[in-house]
Amino acid sequence: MVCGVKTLGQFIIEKQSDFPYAKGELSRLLRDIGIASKIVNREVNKAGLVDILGDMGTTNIQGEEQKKLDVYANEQFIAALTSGGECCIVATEEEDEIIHIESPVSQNAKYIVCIDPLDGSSNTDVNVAVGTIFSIYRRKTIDGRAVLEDVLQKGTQQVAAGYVIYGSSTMLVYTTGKGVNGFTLDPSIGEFCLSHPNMRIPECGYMYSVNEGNYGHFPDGVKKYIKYCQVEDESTKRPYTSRYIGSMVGDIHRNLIKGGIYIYPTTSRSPNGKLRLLYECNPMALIIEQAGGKATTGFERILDIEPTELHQRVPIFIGSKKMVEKAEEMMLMYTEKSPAENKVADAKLNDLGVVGGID
Ligand code: P6P
Repeated sequence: MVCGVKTLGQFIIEKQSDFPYAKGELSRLLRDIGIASKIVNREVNKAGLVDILGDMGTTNIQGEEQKKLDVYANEQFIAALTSGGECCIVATEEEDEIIHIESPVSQNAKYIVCIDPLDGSSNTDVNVAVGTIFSIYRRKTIDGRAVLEDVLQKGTQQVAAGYVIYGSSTMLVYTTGKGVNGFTLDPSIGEFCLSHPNMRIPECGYMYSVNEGNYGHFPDGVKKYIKYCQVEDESTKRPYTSRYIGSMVGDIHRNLIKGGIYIYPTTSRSPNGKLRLLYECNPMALIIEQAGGKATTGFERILDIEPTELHQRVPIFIGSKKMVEKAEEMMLMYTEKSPAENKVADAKLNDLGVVGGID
């Protein structure tokens, strides 16, 4: 214990006994990610002071402008995972294809890391919280060079998942399938220290996070859920508060602590949703489920989706269990219904106290 607190390193070793088959590899992998996070944190914190803001003048496979800071973050995580020797493939938002880690120390590496090195990076220029999201799998193939099949695994197969939030403080939150624990970086000793043991998301919250600018392009079920959130009803503490900061890690971290729901549904511009399954939705879904919450596409559990493509996008409804269930109820009521069926659904919704039409 460093000055009375438990560091991430000590915690990981203490929990190593949770993994009979792991001989410390997963522990070292989590350590490598922690180290890279501290290096990225240093640059994020001084981004305004050095020429690391702004655009690289390049775009990633998503067609998104690459910020200097997310390219830097991508390089740091790949370097840390390469030198750590436990990772054989990195799938990152910033690279079109999977990256094979081939170094003398990675010959017997068993782990796959899917990562969004700096989610919400467009916020770095305006000092809003950004984050790193990571997901860890064991490779499925036994020997030889790992392949794409080792990466395209369902979210239920993750051995660990986590995020780092670079906000008013820097926190690393992760799960290995046995609960969720949060560590706050103490800059004075350069260590992530256990600050939020056994995190649980409130079963019901009073905040909803969605980009209402896309309202006109939302499915009817989402429109109805937003209206439900806005109705005056003391017994359910509605209207809820709308909070959306344009950074998934920031919105979901707040909802994990205070309760709430984050929704990125299909829209006309993003017919499959915007968020990526492998390195955004799956890791956040595992964390939130482990904390007692729920994560679905509005119809299907995120973790059960069989991935088909590396940068596959899915719609996501994630957060407090009862809030996600209410949103799912609306999605079922209003999906592909005829006007007549919608009238029946409207009548039901009125019984639920949601008045007023969709638009
Ligand atoms: P929009 C950031 O680009 C991100 O991937 C998430 O972190 C964030 O919640 C969302 O996209 C914001 O997207 O379309 O609302 O600006």
